[in-house]
Amino acid sequence: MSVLDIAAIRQDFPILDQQINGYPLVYLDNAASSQKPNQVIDAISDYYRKDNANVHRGVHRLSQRATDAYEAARDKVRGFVNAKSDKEIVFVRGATEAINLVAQSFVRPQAQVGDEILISHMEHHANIVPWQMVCEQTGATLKVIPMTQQGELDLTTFDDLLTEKTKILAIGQVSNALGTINPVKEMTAKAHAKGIPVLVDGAQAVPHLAVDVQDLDCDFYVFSGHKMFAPTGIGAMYAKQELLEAMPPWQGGGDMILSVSFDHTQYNELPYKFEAGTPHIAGAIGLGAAIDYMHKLGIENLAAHEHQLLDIATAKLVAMDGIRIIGTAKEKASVLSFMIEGVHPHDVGTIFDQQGVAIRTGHHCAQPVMQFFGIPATARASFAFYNTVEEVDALVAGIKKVQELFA
Ligand code: C6P
Repeated sequence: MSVLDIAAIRQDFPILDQQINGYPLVYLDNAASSQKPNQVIDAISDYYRKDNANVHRGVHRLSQRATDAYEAARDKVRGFVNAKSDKEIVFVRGATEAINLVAQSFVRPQAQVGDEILISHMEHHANIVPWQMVCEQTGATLKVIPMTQQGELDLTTFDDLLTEKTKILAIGQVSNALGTINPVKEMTAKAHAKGIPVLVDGAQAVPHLAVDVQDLDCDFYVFSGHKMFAPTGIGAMYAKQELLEAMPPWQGGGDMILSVSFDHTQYNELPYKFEAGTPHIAGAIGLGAAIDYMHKLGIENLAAHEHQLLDIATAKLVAMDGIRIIGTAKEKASVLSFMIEGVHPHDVGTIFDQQGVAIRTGHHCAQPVMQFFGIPATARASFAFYNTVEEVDALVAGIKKVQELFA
């Protein structure tokens, strides 16, 4: 069914080869955090074994090697999202930190009472709360693009919400709670037609879709490494160079300066102006290794396999009684959120775990989505390229088990 040799790929992921409660682990919580291949684990451990030192600081050999590896990772990220220059890639802790950076450094200095910040109803809290904070700080107002019962954005209302008051459109490319793929390229073009800058939250997109920031033409694109087979604590922010040049730094400290005196500090050039303090060097190297790994397999191949799994799983759940799928958009990636009639999602998750199946249950840090559907939580299965059709069967068997127990 797939051009990928999934059995061979699974050999690269040592964590998958274990038993949970006497059952083989079935890891279907990839939207929360994905597993890491040996290639990433080895890159990190090689760095600590052979090259560990601080970057941009030392003339000694280890520091030079660490710097070279860190900057090589930046260039891999640049290629991964097809940015024009390494100056446009800022390493951050993850999507959350990047959105806070844009909120505080780009939007806050220019927002005033009466201005608007536009997000959508299906955003993760990381793309809601930083904007609410800017609204509190500036008197701007948060506006929300509504969604339909299918979990698609209402694009007619979107057009009306783009006004001369809008300071930024901040929109997720793929919803973590619903799996919806939003038409961010078209939305960006519409926003730009009115002179409105655009931030795309790519946290759930980068593991599944090939991203080209020049084609999207977005002004900011943010993501976390840990959802794309890289370590936690590292992510990246792409931003157009002219915007980064104009923005003030967000955090101050070492490495983001050219010179410091008590009278005046001269900031460093891009992208270092936005990387205060010692960065997560090993994390960046691990992210670079994850990008190499994804490229080797072919991002289109990964996407095709995951899409097949999603289609198979969706068809199986649709055919079952007592199952409600939350999020039925035409364009979806990886995520299958569902409710089992009469059973709280937390009980679903616990019973699944007893059978070795790891899914996430809860509001998925997207409480407005739960409020929209009038539910407290969902059970969420999310696929990665190392998942198999047999694991989809384990998901279905888990649901049947829950239904038997609660019959
Ligand atoms: N969603 C999930 O289980 P961080 O925590 O900074 O790495 O990523 C935040 C984030 C931002 N945007 C979207 C669309 C996301 O899905 C996430 C993280 C995880 O769905 C953990 S809550």
